Amino acid sequence: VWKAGMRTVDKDVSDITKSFVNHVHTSLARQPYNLDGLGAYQAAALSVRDDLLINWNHTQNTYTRTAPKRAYYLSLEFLMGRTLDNALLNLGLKDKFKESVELLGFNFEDTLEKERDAALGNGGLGRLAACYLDSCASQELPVWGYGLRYEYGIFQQLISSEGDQLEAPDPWLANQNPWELPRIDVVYDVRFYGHAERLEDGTGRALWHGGQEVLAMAYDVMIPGYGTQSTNNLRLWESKPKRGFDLNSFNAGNYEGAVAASNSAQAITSVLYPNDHTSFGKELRLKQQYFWTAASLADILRRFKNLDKPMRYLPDYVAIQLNDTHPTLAIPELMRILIDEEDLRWDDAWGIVTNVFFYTNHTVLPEALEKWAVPLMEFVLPRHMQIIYDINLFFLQAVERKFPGDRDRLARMSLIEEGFPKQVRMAHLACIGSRKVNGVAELHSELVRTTILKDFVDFEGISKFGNVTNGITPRRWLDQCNPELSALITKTLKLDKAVWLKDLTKLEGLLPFAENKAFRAEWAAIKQRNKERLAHYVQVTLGLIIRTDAMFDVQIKRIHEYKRQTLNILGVIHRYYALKNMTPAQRSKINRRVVFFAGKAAPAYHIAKLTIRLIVNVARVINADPETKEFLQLYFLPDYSVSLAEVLIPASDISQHISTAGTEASGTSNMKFCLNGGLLLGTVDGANIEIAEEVGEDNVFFFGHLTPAVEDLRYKHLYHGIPIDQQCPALADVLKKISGGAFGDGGVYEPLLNTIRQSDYYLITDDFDSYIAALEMVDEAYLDKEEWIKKSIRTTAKMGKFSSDRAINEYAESYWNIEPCPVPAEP
Ligand code: 26Y
Repeated sequence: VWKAGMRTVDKDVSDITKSFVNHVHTSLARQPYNLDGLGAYQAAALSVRDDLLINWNHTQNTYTRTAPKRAYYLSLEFLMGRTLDNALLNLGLKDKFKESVELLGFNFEDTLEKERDAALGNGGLGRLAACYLDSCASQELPVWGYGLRYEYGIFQQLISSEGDQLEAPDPWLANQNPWELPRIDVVYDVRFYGHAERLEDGTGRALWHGGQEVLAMAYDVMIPGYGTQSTNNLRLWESKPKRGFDLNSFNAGNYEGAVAASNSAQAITSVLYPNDHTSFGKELRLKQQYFWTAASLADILRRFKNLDKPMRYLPDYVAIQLNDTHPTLAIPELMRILIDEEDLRWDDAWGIVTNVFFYTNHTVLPEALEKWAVPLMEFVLPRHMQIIYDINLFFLQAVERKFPGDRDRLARMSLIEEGFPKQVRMAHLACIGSRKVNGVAELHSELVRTTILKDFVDFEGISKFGNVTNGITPRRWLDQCNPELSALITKTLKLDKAVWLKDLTKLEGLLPFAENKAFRAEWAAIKQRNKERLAHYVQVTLGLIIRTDAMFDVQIKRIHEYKRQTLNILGVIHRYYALKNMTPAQRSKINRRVVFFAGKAAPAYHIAKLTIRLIVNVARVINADPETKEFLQLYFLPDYSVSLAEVLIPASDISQHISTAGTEASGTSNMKFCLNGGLLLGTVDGANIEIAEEVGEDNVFFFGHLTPAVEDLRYKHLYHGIPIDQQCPALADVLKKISGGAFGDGGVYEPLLNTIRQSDYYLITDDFDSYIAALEMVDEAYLDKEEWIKKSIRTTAKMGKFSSDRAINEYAESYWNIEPCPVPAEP
């Protein structure tokens, strides 16, 4: 159990200044007196990096010396955001650094903002991985992350004057990255294509040869724990040509061919795939997945082999968490190594594999469940395809023994889906190859058990299928992004900040203060200043003036039909016309509202892009209407990022989490808003449900149909469709305004409107009236300011459950079976 009292780096301001100036001279080769802001950031970062490195070294030495069981978190995405501020907070050096940097003549906040986000992820799944790394280090758990070092992260989003999303590359490494250590000595060969020949010697072994060989080189990123010396590692792989270029082609006079081979190797880690929730089956993506899992496993096994233990002990020393199905190839890859290289028998190898891996599912949407075409897999990974067929054979034989003659069941459960082409179902492979499987919120885990993996529960027993409700790190998502609120909480709880930040249930101590008028005033004043900070940010970056004497209503997440940004924008339009139909006297009683959207659409997702276009064009009309603009403003903030979220979330009064029931596995921004005293407007979905359980139903605004009703409603749309004007006249009016051209050429929006008029798969029509009613309840509640602030305080006070420390401790205890491995004070 972690004890109070920070273990921080012991340094004073003059030490920091010396180190800063030293880096200006010897690392940047510049002079302190004509240093620009970027230089100041770089010198500060290099100086903090020195401290991190010392802790990192001690931590890794401790792990090597004590050889604890370790866990590895395999994720194709790590959405880290900025590092400097977080590192300073975790080291306990922030105040001293600020003083030092300002003595040198730089503004501290401006210096922090020079850092580019590390945006190696799409959304929730990638940000969850980043929060979990923070918690593992803070809990002193021996956990490493493994991912890819993409040269380009998630694209930069630009919005054209018509409101179209344009994508530009994100060259995040352009200014050098002080937070990574290139490891030129940590390299592995990775093979693709070629031939797999089974040996006819009765061992089941095969030889895999020929094809393309590329090099994986490691870059290490230090992950400091909060208030501990523990500094874990995130190892990211870069692909490189094995030889500068292919000498044979070169000697044959084929210079272009020689360079092409080298480019093809480098291409593997060049860019993050920007689609979430829709799998396209691209060869390069398959190569990314194998490249990363093969290098990571080779590295994990090399470390295990240093212990000099037989392979059968692997599960006593290693747990590997699969972040969704993206790293599932690790399962056949470990089988390949154990059988072809380590000479183990099939059953022994399978016994090891199924005790090492753990699989987290993050979605039940069918289009997001990965499948790989068998012919592609045979071509790129011929040996793995053989192994998958063998796994399938033994597996289906076992199913047949338990459920004799049930052909439908065999077809449903097979790793191979019949069709043209046949496809490998990665979720099935991840499930049967793992020790345990979990979903990310109670409702979602139940849906996993009763829908997509139901047959597997029947076959393997329910105890393999658990739940770990997601969490967020309160370090970044409260202390760092909302320093004033954090300070008020510390003062009020009369606890060391480090205590409540590591035991977030301590926030309950705020509850009685909801009754204290002076405290409420302080609470509200901080929210107000956070709104002004956001308004300032928008003014500086976009040149827009936002009023801050209004309710701030925020929906920020990937743009997707299931998340229903459409429902929100249709609600805004409805409100706009309601306002226009009022007399000035009626309007003056209305709650002022500023609505914010932000989020990226997958580049090929046309309906999502049309949603952005609609939002931008509605904003153009509404914000320019003199009759209503005092009461309703609308903004689409471009290029959503972790850093933008850190400004938006503390400023929100109400945030929207309005997915069709049963579609949002968990959501994690819902937790971030509530932790910062924003109230939640949402559907009965994902972690919204557990948030309401904690904070009380009277402190959230729920609406819409429940999960069990969804299937029937969809069926009704298809076979007993009622025209929208009959089912929901209010919605029909809104759609008519859009198609009639109220927000620019109505025809443009037809494909989007048709999704609602036709199958309405996400139930906009069914939920519209109750959504509008919920918005009205929000307005009414907000008019009673004191009561609203009470709700806000009570919400924050009851968010303790959603710390990622709680989630990580559940993984450590009930899944990985690992324990803290503290770094001794004087190693
Ligand atoms: C297969 C490929 C196209 C793909 C790539 C990325 C599929 C899915 C994803 C990302 C999924 C994702 O971000 N899921 C989110 O995970 C969060 C953390 O568990 C959840 O809170 C959130 O509800 C879920 O949508």
